[in-house]
Amino acid sequence: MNTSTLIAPPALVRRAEQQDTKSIQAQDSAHFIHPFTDHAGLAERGARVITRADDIYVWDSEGKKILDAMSGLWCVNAGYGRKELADAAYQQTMTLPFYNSFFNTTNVPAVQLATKLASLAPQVGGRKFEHVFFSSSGSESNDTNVRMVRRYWDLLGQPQRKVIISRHNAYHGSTMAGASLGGMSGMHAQGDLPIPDIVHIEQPHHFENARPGESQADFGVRAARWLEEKILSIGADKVAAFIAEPVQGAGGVIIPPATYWPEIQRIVDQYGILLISDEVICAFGRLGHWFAYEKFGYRPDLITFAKGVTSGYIPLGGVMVGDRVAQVLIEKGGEFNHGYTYSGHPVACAVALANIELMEREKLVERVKNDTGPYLAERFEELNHHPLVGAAETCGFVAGLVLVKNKATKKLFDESVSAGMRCRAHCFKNGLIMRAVGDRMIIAPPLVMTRAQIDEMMDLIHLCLDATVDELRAEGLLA
Ligand code: PXG
Repeated sequence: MNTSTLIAPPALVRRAEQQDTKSIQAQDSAHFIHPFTDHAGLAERGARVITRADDIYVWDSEGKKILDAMSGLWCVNAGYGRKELADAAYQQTMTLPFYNSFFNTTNVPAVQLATKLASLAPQVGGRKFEHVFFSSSGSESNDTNVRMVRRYWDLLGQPQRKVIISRHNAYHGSTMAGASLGGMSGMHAQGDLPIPDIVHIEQPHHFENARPGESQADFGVRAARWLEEKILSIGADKVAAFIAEPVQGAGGVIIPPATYWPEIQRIVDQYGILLISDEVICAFGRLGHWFAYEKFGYRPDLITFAKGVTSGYIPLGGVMVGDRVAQVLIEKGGEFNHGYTYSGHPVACAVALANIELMEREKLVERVKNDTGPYLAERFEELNHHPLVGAAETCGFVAGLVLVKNKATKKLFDESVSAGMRCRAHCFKNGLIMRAVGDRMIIAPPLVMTRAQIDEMMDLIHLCLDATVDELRAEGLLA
C-alpha cells in the first residue's frame, strides 16, 4: 500500500487551495456561519483565509507569513507542523478510528491517556486526581461539571445545593451551561442567559476594579471576599460550587494578585463548596505547569481541560475528577446518565498521548517555567515604558497590556476610538497575530517559541504599538 496517497490532502481541500482568495471568500460568506462573527460585516470585508502553518507561523492565501502569537486560539502549544501528531492520528485511525466507551466498553488510547493525565495532575493538600471524564471541548466539559456537581450534592442528600458562583468577564464556553457560567454580558444578552442557579461576582482585575492607591495584596483579598459575601447572601447551604479560570484568558489575560487564590481556598473550605478550576487555557504548560492550580497552590475538586491537551490538532476536552467527587460518584452513584458519543475518542486520545510525549521530550513545560517564560516576562516588562501602554504583565506564556490615552493618569480611550482594533489591524499588516479584548492586547504564544523568536515577536509588538501611536496622533486622539 502506498501510504503517501492516504495522507495526501483530500481532493476538496486541494481544489480549495487552487482557488483564488476572492472566490474562497465568496463561498465562505455564502455558506459558512462562523463563531462570534457579524456576517454582514464579514461579507463586506471577506474572511482572512489561512492555508498552512509551520512552527510558530501561519500563512494566508495571499502568501503572507504571520507570526501567530495566539497559538491558533490558545491551543497550539507544541507549535504547527508536528509530524509526530499527524503520525499518531494516522496510525490510530488505521487501527481503530472509533469505538464508543458506553456499554461496558473501552479502548486502549483512552485508558492510557486517563492514566497519564492522572500521573501529571499533582497532589495538593492530600487531594488526588485519579479519574478523568472525556469530552471533545471545553464547553462540553463545563456542562459535564454542572451535571457532576449537582449529582454529587444529590448523592450526599443535599439537593438544595444548586447554585454555582462564577465571575463577570469569565469565559467558560458557548453551550447553554458554558455561556451561563461565563460572565460575558454580550453572551448573556442573547438567549435569556444565564440559566437558573448560576450567579456571578466581580473579577479580580486590579487595573479596573481596585480602589485608588489600593495595593495588589489588599485588593486580592478584598476581591476574594466578594465570593464570601455572595455565599452568605445566598445561604451557604444552597451553594454547590465556585468556578474560575486560574488566569482569565478570553477576558483579557487578567492575572489575579498573589493573595487572591489563598483567600478563595480559605472561603471554599470554610463553606464546604466545590472548587472548579477551568484550565482550558492555563493547563498543559501555558503557565509553566502541567496543571495551573499547582502554580497558585490551591486545591480544586474538578479541573476543566481542552485545547493544549492535543495542541489543538484534534478536538478533545475533559474533566479531571478529584477524589472527593469521584468517591461519591463511584461508591454511591450507580449509573451517571451523562456522556458524549466521542467521550474517549481513540484518535483524539492517541494524539493527546503523542502531544504529551513530545512536550515531555522537549521539556516544554520546564522551558516555559524556567527559561522562555521568565525571558518573555523580562522583555514584556519593557513595554511598561511605551507611551501607549498603561500596564504590561505576563504569567508563564500568556501576556497582556492595556492601551491608555494618558500614561501618567492611566486614563483609558473612549470606546468609540477602538484603540485595540486599530492596534490589531497594525499587527496583521505587519505579520503578527495579537488579540484585542477591548483595549487590552493579549498574547499566548506556542510553547516552542525560542528566545530568538521572542525577540522577533517583541520587535513586531514595538513596531505595531508605534504605528498605533502615529495613527492616533495623526487623528488628534492622542497627545
Ligand atoms: N473555558 C475556558 C477557560 C476557555 O478559554 C472554554 C472553556 C470553551 O472551550 P471550547 O473548546 O468549547 O471553545 C474556553 C475557550 C477568545 C476565545 O476569544 C477563547 C476561547 C474560545 C473561543 C474564543 O479568546 N476559550
